[in-house]
Amino acid sequence: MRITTILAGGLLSVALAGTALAGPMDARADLDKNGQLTKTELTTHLDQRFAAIDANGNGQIETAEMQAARQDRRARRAERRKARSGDAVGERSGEKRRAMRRGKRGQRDANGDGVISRDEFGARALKRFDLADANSDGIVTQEERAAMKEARKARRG
Ligand SMILES: [Ca+2]
Ligand SMILES: [Ca+2]
Ligand SMILES: [Ca+2]
Repeated sequence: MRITTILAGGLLSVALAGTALAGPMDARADLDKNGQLTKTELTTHLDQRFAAIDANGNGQIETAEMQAARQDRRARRAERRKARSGDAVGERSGEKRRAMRRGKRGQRDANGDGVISRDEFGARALKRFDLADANSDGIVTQEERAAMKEARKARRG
């Protein structure tokens, strides 16, 4: 039951975040939806996501748990695709996103012991947060988020 609720909430947030807020920061982490992301919100969001994946609750994400989470996401994506028109385009960009995620996931297991600790799980997101938080006040505003997006775009050329 709990998982169903989390999934439904996640889907709703994704739908809401789909356009304007999509960017380097995860808009789902903005728990009070005020357009600003605090470090506390990010940590809470990461805790929740980690707990949702860590099915046996041992504080580590094992390969099997990662695979289960992946299948979960795949199922949800299939649902979304079904609900959407213009499948050909969606499929292509979906492939690209999947490839990107695979790359990210590989880097997550920083010490290569085959399991992902909570620290490893959150490391990249926290690093991104610090990068985006230009004035280091512990809050990423929409302006800071937009600036980071622009900077990324410029780097990509
Ligand atoms: Ca917020
Ligand atoms: Ca586990
Ligand atoms: Ca800031």
